[in-house]
Amino acid sequence: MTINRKVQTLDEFTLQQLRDFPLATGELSSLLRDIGLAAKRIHVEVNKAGLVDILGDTGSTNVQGEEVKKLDVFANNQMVGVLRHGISCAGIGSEELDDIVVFDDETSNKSKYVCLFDPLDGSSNIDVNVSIGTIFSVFKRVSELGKPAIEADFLQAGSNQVAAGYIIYGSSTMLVYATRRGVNGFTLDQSIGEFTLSHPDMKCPETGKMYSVNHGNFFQYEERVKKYITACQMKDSTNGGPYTQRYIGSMVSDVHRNLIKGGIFMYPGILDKPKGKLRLMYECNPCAFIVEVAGGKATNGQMRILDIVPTKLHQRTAFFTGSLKMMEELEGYLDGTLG
Ligand code: P6P
Repeated sequence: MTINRKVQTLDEFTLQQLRDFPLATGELSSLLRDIGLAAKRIHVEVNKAGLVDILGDTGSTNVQGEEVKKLDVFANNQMVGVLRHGISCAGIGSEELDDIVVFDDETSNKSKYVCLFDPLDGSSNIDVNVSIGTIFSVFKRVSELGKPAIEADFLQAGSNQVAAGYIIYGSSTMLVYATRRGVNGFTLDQSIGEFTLSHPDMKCPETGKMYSVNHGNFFQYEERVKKYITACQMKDSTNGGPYTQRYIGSMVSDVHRNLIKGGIFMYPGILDKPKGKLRLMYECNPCAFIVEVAGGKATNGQMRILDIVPTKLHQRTAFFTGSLKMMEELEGYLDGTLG
């Protein structure tokens, strides 16, 4: 078997980034490699979920009041474990945990970063074999190094993120992460058990022909959102031709598809969740960061997601993100200049 030395592994890629930035301490590279390790372990369980007793509910509910699937718990434990025992993370916030977890040991307290994550997004799809994902967000601490991390280290505006990414467990398992230098995608090569660079320097197409929204909530959306969605359906040859509707029910999958093919994803406010369903800190911020670095846009319908100053760890937000031109058209409907 010939070994393709041209393909960089995630570890080689992050080390190369380190060589390119001699002043870097390597902590961020180390943190990303830790997340890659957790992702490989989650991949193994996700891919055998149908075979062992890891499907189904734990019988408990999380802080969101949602049923916690056994894989959710496993994924959360993997993420907490690698970050707690690494050298780069002072603490974490997780969709599955009510409060932040400050690691508070000598090494962790000296670490520069904190990490927030949704360990397994789209978990309602686990039992029906639909793609699911892990989403993560990395902030540089604002508190004094050498002491335990504090809440202010976590509740930062998304524009302060130093890195963000997701792992999508689908037809293949991919890790996509962004720093300000760009977005890069790595596909898990199971023959060597490594994430290998498959999608260098990802760019979100400036426009697209797919819109992604839960039509079941249509009559709950505000009028201007409904006008835009209707416009997506009314496209004809004079304005770009009809759009296709795709909605997977796992945000990571919908965002990933739009990042590659172009498109727009929307989760507007609905009657019982007027501020939207999706969580700002560990779903919308990281996806917004990735999409913006790749050339797209992300708003809550009024303002840039990354400018929202958070007040609560689990706060929700309406979320619109995708190709630049499609987002600008949506904004035209939302501010009344179109439609
Ligand atoms: P709905 C999954 O539970 C999730 O948080 C996102 O991944 C997904 O986009 C959304 O909720 C789906 O929500 O209400 O359309 O089923």
